[in-house]
Amino acid sequence: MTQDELKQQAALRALDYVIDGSIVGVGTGSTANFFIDGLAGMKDRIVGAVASSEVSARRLASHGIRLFDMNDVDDIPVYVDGADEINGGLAMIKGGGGAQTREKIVAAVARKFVCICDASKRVERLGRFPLPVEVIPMARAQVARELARLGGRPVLREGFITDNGNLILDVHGLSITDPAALEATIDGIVGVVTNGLFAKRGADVLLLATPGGVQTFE
Ligand code: ABF
Repeated sequence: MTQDELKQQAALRALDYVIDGSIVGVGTGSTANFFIDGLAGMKDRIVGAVASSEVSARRLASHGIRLFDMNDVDDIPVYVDGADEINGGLAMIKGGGGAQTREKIVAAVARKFVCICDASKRVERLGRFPLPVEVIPMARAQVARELARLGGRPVLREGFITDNGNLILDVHGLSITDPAALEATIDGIVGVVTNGLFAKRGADVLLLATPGGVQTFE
């Protein structure tokens, strides 16, 4: 099976978690896109969706799925999204697509975070994937210095502006022994909007697509 076929397997399994009559939280990325396309087939059973990015919002709208503003919604039973890395404790690195801030917002509201991944995303220890950090433009250089003090090698994601008008530093070479602690430390750096560690609020369910089928971890 190709990686895309594996991603689609995981995404379609996530449809089983969608609650009839609910507003669904929807992630960003190629795996999430397979979920969005699958959700289109059951759009009459849901009220609509809250999107974690403009690109996901456009894809949902293209299927005729009603979009809701996060500020108008106080209950999201399920949030479905991919990840760049996920460990055994269901902590993740996300943000390869640059959407981690809105992803984190919708995930914070959701009652259940269902992560959909192909097997390549499963790691023993987070950090091989460079950690995305969204920063306020005027603070970029100072945040980069602070991240270097933490042992990382921050690289500006050239030519990329987030949906929120900010920049992203991709931090290479971090030794992530305590994901939740590092998430809090980085969030405490003045000028940081969010970082791509989802450890304080990790996934509740992982649907991991392997050549032998989709494995469920909770
Ligand atoms: C998104 O899923 C991002 O946080 C992450 O970068 C992406 C993974 O991308 P893909 O599903 O395309 O592998 O939520």
